[in-house]
Amino acid sequence: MKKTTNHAPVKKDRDETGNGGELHQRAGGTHPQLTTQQGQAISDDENSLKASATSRPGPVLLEDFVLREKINHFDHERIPERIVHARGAAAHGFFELTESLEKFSKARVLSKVGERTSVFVRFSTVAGNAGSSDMARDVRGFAVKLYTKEGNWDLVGNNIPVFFIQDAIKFPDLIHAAKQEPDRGFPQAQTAHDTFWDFVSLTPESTNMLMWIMSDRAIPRSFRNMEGFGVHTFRLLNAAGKSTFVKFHWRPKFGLQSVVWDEALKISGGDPDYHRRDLWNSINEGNFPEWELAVQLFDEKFVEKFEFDVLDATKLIPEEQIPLRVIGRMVLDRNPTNYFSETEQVAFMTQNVVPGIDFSNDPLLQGRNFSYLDTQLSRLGGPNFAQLPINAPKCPMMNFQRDGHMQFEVPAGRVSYSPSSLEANTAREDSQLGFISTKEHVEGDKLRIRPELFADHFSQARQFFFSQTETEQNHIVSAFIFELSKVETVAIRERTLGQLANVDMGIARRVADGLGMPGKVTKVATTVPAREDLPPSSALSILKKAKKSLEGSLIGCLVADGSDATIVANLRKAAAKQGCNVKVIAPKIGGAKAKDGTVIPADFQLAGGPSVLFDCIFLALSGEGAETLSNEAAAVAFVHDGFAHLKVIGATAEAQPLLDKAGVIADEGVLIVNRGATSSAFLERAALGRIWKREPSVRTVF
Ligand code: HDE
Repeated sequence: MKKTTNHAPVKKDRDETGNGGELHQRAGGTHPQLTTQQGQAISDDENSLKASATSRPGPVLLEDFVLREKINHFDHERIPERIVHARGAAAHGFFELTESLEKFSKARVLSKVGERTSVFVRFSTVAGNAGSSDMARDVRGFAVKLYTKEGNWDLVGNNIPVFFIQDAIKFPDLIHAAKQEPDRGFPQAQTAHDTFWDFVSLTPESTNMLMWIMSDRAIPRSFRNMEGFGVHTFRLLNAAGKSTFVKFHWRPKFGLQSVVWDEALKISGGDPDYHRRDLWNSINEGNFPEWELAVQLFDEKFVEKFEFDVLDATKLIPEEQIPLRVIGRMVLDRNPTNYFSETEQVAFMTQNVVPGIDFSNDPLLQGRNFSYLDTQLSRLGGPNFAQLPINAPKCPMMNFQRDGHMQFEVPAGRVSYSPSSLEANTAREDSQLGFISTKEHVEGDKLRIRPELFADHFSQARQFFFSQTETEQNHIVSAFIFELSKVETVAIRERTLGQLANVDMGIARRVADGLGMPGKVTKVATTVPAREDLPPSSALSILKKAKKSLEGSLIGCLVADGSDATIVANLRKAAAKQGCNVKVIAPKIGGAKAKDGTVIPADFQLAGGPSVLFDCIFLALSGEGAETLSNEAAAVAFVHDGFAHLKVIGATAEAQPLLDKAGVIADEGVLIVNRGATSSAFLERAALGRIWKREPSVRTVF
């Protein structure tokens, strides 16, 4: 039987009609009766209706409405995937305000401290199609729908605070350049190809964003370990009509974390669902992802003195200039019930704001305010998508918009217009409660131009690079080398080097060196050279503000026959105290036979549990186990990759042959746990993060 939710104007569950009981009985008393969409009970769901089918089948009859309806519905199961952000995963939760912004905004969601507002949050990659890998190097979407008591507020942001372009009119070009090339239909979910670098190297305003997407921000460890940003400057409006500018930031409770590039490539093979599985599992395990909501508030005076234009989405406002003010927290505590109904059909729209929150004149934001409604109309098939349970506001809603495809409401009465006098209690507007735009004086010529302050494309890119630790700078350089090595047209590589030279000659030379193109760096002409006086901002680095904790992380523990079950049990206990989980990997999924004769249950079979899926690894092996696994390529790769990906490795002394075979060289991140000892030294070191010092010994750093 088709089950419906209680979200509102949907077809009544048949149980409520009184027919359900009878159908239920007809199905044998234990299962609901299978029916067609029209509610007719189905007698046979295995065989289509055929003419003269007694010995050999005759033709299938057109008359078989059960078959036709089923296939017909199936044929229409897909809706067009999102043109960008097609691959996503989402969860339900709540937002709770901890500090009132009543002075700045009349929005209830920003002024009632302690009030919880339901949210639905969808994370996504941008360029890949719906079936692509989670771990592509890409920006991540961070879209939050807040079902406030005053209507839906959608904060449709990203995990990077700046964007590629300054004006919405360039968006289709950017996306066409980034997605698969139109003649060949590849590469999938990657910017490492000619058309992308052709476009961005001809679009210097992209340079700041390029620094960010070549950084480890573009390969996050999980959605839980990402920041989120509203990107644009918005406005808040208080009860007296006074406006204040605002930027929104989400800061993860589990801290910022990323993977390393070689690991990202291997995760894409090992588990293309890595991020969505992590989100799903952590919520199921009660390890709820959580973020603080912080704001940067500023006024016209700051706008006047800021080096850049606050309406330019390729720039950010450093936290050192406008500090973050934490005003609330968001917790994701419930997985979707149905991926399609919720995650796929959710319609985020930047124009969804509530009274007290307003737009700025950022030309990118203004263009987005057109795009999102337009795209939902074609994606969801018509103007009634706001009636879908996931999109419907959770506050009273009433207007005279009527009819259209898939109208689920059954409005009563004669009045579907305003003003009207025929019926009492029809909806009316309210100038006090309703949405009011910021009063703003506008004058001047109508022109297609960019403001002068938008012209500095390199200063913040430079500031970003020099705000990073040496390790992070190395990763940015390597990412440019990787991406440009996939660009076939030499002139595009050279032009990109020329743009990088505008950021810093040193960076450009390092990339050129890694490409084997020394002497090919010629600055591209620019009207505004990079400022060298912007101070570094520690807040832009992942490592400078990394949390030294294992909370929410995963330890991969390799076992084999002969392993000591007590070591595994102790590791589990100690890890649990730190809020982290141990997953056991064994040669057989049925588990390993411990030396005391018990079975150590396995979560992964060796071939399906590569070390890239874990934050750190532990080899709980006996001498016999280590010898056997030394001849097992997957086990050697498990350890070798763990070492090469700079992970902390814990091991029993007996595991040494496997460490040797995998080329592990003892360092502060390789901890041998002696028999009977606890694994606390291993956990303590693992909590500090990866062994970045090891990096130059495992790969060439240009
Ligand atoms: Fe989007 N963007 N975008 N975007 N965007 C879409 O809407 C668009 C931009 C972002 O999980 C589309 O429903 C234009 C910036 C997220 O469902 C579409 C421009 C930022 C999501 C669209 C931008 C974003 C989208 C595609 C330039 C960060 C996924 C499907 C003016 C602040 C939401 C859809 C979800 C999705 C248009 C630029 C974030 C086509 C025209 C900047 C997180 O409407």
